[in-house]
Amino acid sequence: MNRARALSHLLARAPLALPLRTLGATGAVRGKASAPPSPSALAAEPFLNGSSSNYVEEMYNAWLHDPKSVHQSWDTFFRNATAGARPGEAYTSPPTLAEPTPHHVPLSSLAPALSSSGVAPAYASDAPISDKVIDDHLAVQGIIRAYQARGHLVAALDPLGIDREALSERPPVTLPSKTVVRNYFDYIDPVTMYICVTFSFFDSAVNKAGEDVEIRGHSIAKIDPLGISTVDESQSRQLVVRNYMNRFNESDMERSFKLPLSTFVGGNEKTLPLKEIIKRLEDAYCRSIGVEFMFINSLEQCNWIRQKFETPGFMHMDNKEKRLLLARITRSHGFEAFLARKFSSEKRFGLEGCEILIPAMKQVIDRSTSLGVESFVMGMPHRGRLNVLSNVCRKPLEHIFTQFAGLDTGDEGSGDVKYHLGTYQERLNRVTNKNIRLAIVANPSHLEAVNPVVQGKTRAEQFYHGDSEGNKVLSVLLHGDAAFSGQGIVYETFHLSELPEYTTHGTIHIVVNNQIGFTTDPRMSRSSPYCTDVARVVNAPIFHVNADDPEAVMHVCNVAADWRNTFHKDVVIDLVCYRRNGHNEIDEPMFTQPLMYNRIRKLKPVNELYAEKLITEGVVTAQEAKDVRDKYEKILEEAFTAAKSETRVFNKHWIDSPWSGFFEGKDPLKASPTGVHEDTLTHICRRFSSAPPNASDFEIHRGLQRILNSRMEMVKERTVDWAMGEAVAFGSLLKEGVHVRLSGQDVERGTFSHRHHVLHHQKVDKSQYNSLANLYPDQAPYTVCNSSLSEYAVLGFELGFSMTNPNALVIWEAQFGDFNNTAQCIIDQFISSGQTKWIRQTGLVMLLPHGMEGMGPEHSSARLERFLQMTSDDPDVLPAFSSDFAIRQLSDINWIVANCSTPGNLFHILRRQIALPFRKPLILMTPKSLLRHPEAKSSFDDMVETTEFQRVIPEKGTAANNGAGVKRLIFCSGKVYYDLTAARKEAGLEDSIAISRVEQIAPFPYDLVKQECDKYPDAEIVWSQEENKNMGSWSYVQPRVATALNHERHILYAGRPVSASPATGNKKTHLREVKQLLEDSLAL
Ligand SMILES: Cc1ncc(C[n+]2csc(CCOP(=O)(O)OP(=O)(O)O)c2C)c(N)n1
Ligand SMILES: [Mg+2]
Repeated sequence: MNRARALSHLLARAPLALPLRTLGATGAVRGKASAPPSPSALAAEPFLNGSSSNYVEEMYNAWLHDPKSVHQSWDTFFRNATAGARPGEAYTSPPTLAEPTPHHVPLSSLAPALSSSGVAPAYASDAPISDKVIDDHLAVQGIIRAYQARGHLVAALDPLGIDREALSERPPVTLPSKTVVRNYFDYIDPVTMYICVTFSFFDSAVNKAGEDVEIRGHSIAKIDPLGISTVDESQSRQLVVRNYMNRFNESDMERSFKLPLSTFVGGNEKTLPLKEIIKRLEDAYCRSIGVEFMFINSLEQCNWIRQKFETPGFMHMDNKEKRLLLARITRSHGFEAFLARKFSSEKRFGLEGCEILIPAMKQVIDRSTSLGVESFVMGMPHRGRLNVLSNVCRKPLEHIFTQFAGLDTGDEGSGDVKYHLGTYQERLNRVTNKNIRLAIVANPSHLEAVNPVVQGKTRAEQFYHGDSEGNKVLSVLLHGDAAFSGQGIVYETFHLSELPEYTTHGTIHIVVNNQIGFTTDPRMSRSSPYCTDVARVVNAPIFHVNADDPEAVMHVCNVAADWRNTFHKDVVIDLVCYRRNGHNEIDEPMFTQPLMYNRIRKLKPVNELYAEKLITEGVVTAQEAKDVRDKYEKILEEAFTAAKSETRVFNKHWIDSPWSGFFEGKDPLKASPTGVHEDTLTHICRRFSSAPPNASDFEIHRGLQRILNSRMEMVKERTVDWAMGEAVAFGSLLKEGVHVRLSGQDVERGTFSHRHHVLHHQKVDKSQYNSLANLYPDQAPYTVCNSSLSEYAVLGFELGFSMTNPNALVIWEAQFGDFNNTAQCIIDQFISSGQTKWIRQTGLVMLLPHGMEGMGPEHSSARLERFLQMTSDDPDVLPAFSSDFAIRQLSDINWIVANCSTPGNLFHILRRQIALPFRKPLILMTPKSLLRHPEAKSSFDDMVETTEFQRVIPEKGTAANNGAGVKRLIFCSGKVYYDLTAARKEAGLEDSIAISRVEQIAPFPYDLVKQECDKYPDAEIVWSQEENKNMGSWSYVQPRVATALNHERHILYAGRPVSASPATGNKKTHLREVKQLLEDSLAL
């Protein structure tokens, strides 16, 4: 072949991009072309314009001269072309200069598969890439991704197998006929068989079943122990791979495919036959574990999870671990069986059907402990609680058994039912040989309500231990399936999980998903596919796992602990299980779930299943398995006998947040003074009124500068307004080493723009200054944080925070007081009754903006009446007057309710929270217009060392000097005082009408009220309030004044009439009402 013909022949074989990719990279010698290429060959190769064909010619000449003188790709090309490769197939791309990736596979190694005959041609090792190769690889990648994203839909998660189809009630499904189902893969195991079924063959009934399956969540299990599935396995698999498999035939299963970087199924292999790829994906995603994680936005996190579930052999356990697991399952089962035997008619909300919960929790604890966690704060519902207390926390069995015995209590408190009680235990973790602390927070029946409380408590523990990344303290939350999807507080709590001042750096959630809630099954109780879908909002991975596969459960527990340790983010373990008995032990489940329970009855408990497995594997003998059972049985019997000799139960045994050292050595009825030295007041107020120390670099808003200036004016006048009274209370506590935490919506600025604790640089983002955090070099930290827009979760969180450290002032502020009712459960179930039920104290403060300002029905009332109605003081019993009357009352009551009218009193009542030798919740109505009212100011004189909180502020004007001549004594509370005094002045009644303020409404200041009344013996006594008659303080005050005055004098009402709505929305009506109530109050 002459050169010209040879070249033209070569050019016909060159691929489109050949010369351009190698231009300039070859260093090839340019020479003169000996002959021009043929026009027809050039026309066949569009890339060959004049200059490139010249260039090819140069390459060819150089190659003829010395093959090594041209780039390797040219060399290959010319070799293939001269060997007779067909046009377009002679080219192979040049080797990359980049480092090979872990998954790098030379394309040439995949070439045999390119031959349609299956026989590789002579040049096949350097064969070019065809569209088919690319498409096949893309399809394999699609399959891999499909498994990662949707493998959980077909995982064998449900020990009952009922999640796949609604027992008998769904219409029978028409299966695709054999003729339409391609059976290319009949030789493959049934697990992978499904992939040849195409969606398009499904008739509508099947599609409907598919939808239902999808809607119902984890779809069709591979192995149905009950044989109740009415949908073919292969159909359900379409949910996963969709139509990626359509392009492959039987022989393709043996073809090797390059594994993309997005999978770890290969282990050390870079390529695998398709059949093996699918098998390994099945192992990873479609056995007993269903992993949901592909919605996570972080590639690093997705890869981390893939690695944990795809790496071959990922679930390996050694024999020692297996034996430990069997022992733990045996104890979990044995505990319930023992209680069932001894207390057959008692409710205990047993764990039967999810005995794996105990080993699961223990595994999470073991693994986390080995990673450095020292303290576990846990919240859980009723199901299995006693078992957890005993077998996870190691609460003495005697304490648990005595709860069944109906004994008297030996200490304070009304107690609670046994499956709500909390506990706190310190113990040695035997697996890691480390000391750990375990707390289960007491909770009410209200499912999930404890979640934010646990988070707050956890956060506080982390905060006070300087555990800024959550390495030492971990929260674990347990959930029931129905409650997890049904209760909004779950969502609200999830939204705290990543907020800087609320995060606990990752919570491990465990769902006891027994596929039923009381008598209702998931079809009727949720609209999401899984009960865990709520967790997706925070990108938490979700591990669904068949609770009857103990080793799979252990694996997900390890992964969850590792995840939390690595990423400090929430994670969910969904234990798909069943409930062997009714909702409780005396419920009959067959009334409502007959088919489900017929199947349940046929199931062996997991302890038997696992013992059999280990016996088969030769890990234990039958005798050893029995010995484990007998040993635990003996422990239970001994504790049961010991418990019989107990005569009382003690609530203190169940306290979840002990404050060791706080009560000891204190006079329980002596508070420290709340007044402070004037220098302290001056210093704090000055700092609070100043721009940042680097003021010249820190540009603050001009309006704020004006506020600071006016604050500084007040300091000069030795006065404080509301914001400064609050600030000086906080500042003086911080000085004394008391951490102050103020949390709620927009609290940093304050809803009413009065507080401004955080100054923002007007030009630099995130440049902020907080003067109260910079008062003294050795002060306690000050936390002020805008919260998420949640009341329920944030109030619960702050309650939890307050439970950890009694020497902290923890405050939650509502945007407007009325919003507290969305947190009603926390108020009713925890705050008002927590001490009585669980002997757990809290000094939590609730600041509730309250008052009728003509702003309409929704922003006027914090529902003061409700808080008063829930106080525990008896309206008909006058406590004995004594020198410690006030503090004794505080000690006895469940909470304090106050409505202060001066910043000085606000200062004292906040400080008193810490000065008391015990802790009580404080419900404080706070003002709106008083924040800027010129008269609502206090002098330093009201806050210096000799002063204290005034429960009642008596009349101090001219009427006070004219006791006998006073015709009317008005008691009031809060802002209405200022309206009353103005109206009294205008009416010229200052001599004849006395006005006294009840600042602390509950506990009722009987002594001071009586004292006031005695001062004005002939006066009519009136309670004046701006709230409607059926609201506000009236119904609380009336009987108590009567009791204080021994029913010899009576108190009249002056205020708005009863109403269904807390306030009018009409401004004019509002003003008319105010006028009327003032006239009524002052009418002599
Ligand atoms: C907020 C709330 N609403 C209703 C109930 C009454 N209740 C107690 S248990 C239960 C069913 C809970 O189902 P699930 O969460 O699945 O837990 P399981 O009992 O199945 O373990 C219900 C409705 C409750 N305790 N709390
Ligand atoms: Mg349930």
